[in-house]
Amino acid sequence: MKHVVVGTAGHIDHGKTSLVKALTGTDTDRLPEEKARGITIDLGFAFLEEPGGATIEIVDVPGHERFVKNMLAGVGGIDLVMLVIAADEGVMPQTREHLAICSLLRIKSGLVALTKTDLADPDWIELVRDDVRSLLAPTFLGGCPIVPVSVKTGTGLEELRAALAELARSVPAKSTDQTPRLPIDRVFTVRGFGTVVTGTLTAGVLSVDDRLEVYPRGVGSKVRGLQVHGRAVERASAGQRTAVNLQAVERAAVERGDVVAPPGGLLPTILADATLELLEDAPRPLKRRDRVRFHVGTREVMARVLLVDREQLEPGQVSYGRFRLEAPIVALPGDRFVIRSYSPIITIGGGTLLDIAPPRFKRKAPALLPHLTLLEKGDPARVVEEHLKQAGPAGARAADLRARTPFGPERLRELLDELVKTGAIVAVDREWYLHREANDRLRAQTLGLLEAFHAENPLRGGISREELRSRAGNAHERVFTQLLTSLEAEGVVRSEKDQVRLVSHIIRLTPEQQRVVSGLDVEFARAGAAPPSPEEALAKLGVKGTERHELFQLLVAERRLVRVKESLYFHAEALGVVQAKLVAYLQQKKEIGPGDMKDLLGITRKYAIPLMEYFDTQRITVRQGERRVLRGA
Ligand SMILES: Nc1nc2c(ncn2[C@@H]2O[C@H](COP(=O)(O)OP(=O)(O)O)[C@@H](O)[C@H]2O)c(=O)[nH]1
Ligand SMILES: [Mg+2]
Repeated sequence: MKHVVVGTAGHIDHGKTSLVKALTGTDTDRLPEEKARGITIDLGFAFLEEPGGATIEIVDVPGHERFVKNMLAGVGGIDLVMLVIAADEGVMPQTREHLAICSLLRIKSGLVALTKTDLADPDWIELVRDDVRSLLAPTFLGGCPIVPVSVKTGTGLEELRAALAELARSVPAKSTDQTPRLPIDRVFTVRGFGTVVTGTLTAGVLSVDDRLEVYPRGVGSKVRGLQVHGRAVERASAGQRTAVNLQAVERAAVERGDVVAPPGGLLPTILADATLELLEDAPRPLKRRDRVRFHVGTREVMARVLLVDREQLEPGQVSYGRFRLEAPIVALPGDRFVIRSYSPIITIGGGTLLDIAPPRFKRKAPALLPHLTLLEKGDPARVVEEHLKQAGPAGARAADLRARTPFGPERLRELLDELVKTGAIVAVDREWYLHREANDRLRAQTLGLLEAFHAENPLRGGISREELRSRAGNAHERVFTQLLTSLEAEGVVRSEKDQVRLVSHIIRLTPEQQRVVSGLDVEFARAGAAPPSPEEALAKLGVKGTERHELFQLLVAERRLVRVKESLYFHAEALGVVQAKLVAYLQQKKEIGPGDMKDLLGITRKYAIPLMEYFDTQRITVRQGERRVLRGA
């Protein structure tokens, strides 16, 4: 079943609300103040059911210039516009402003209802019709149907209904491969149900029980119930005006302008890069740092404009702009926005969002212009690649890319697969990607670091993995793991325990170094359970040094020598013998004290106590007072 949203537009008192009522039977002026003053202040909603099963939903907007802000919140999600122009008055300021807004928001098509024809004579109506035609000619409504109507006499209502139905048929079906999102245009409470928000579901599908988040506040919730024009439904899909009953959300925690979408699906931002066009009839040029009202979705925020390639933008010109927003917006690249001047409050321009998480370019950096041009005009794969290029060595998750590109999840997956296939990007895993250049840079840097390390430490087997990672620009853990895994698979690098080395690195000793290493080995092996200190052992071989001496450490790294405590090392074989004796003793005697230990091994306290502590830490023994027993015995 097809759903099409039609928005009214046009100057105040031209008969929009009366026309919606005549078409649908619904009086959309529901606020008491609207009733009292006879004007529309806020958005109103009504719907028309077509015999063919299609539903046309109508958003009735206020025409008063003071309420254009509300009008903007209503027309964001519409498919068609019904521009209402009173035959007796003709084109008026908000006729033009609303038309400009619809053009800026890239509404695709619509029609004109020439209302109040009972108040004008046929010649005059023809004049107005010609005037309207020429006004519309250069716009998206050029050549659209212009239907004369009167709600007083009922003339033209059937023709208008038929023309709307005809246009509705031509509205293309919406893609459901998009993160669902609903920019909120109304919030209210329903007794017994709690908070309800409404809006036009811009994309995707929402179902009862779906988990949601209210952006940008980060309030978590769930779809407790859904309604589509007054009826409870299990799911709502893109293009439908939808009411969502939010579970466990206070009325005060949500307002117009917020967006509901799945948790983690969107990225609030206070900085956005965009195309920017200034309307032909804007009263003055837009200058850098001008303060404007920025409208996107149903949100209005204040913003400063920064121009990318010029000091000021003349009326009718198109360029790129960066917006510093005074409160976060929640939108996707590809979304259209409108800007209005701070004072007087009139619509002056708009554009398309290109980047909602701009890289840290200086605004004047020469690289920014080609970057934005690519985001605007590049083909989708290049756009995704560009984002990854900007992400640098950290890479980006598919979920982040989804919130930063105009592509739906399936489309994005295809694009990522294609880029991996062509080698432009590297998959860290199925959820995480890195640009090829960043990958190559990290690879070269890591290999360079390993080479330098080996050159400086020829006698060390390798560098600690953590130290290497932190020196390699503190590469992300998963990115680094993937790099080491592929270097290992290529046979370039070897990791052992937490040490990494180049496969090509071989420890080469001079004959003199070899003499010392062998000498230490023999010395400690012979000393058994009563070894010398490192200094003594080295001195005996004619070398001055402590346990930190590189030749001494070589034996430690090779696990020939085992550190029992500071400056106390045992030969691995000697320690094995000690352990065997100790275990045999304990199996027989059940427990051992320091004195027994001294006797068992023929050593002094100096060795006995550290050894007993060592076997505790090795989980061979357990301490009980001054005595030890076998662990688990
Ligand atoms: N004579 C006549 N009056 C109309 C017609 N349509 C609306 N009006 C009157 O015009 C005034 C403004 O109408 P309204 O629908 O509130 O205009 P809106 O501000 O565009 O929504 C009201 O007093 C209506 O009764 C029409 O076709 N003929
Ligand atoms: Mg009205």
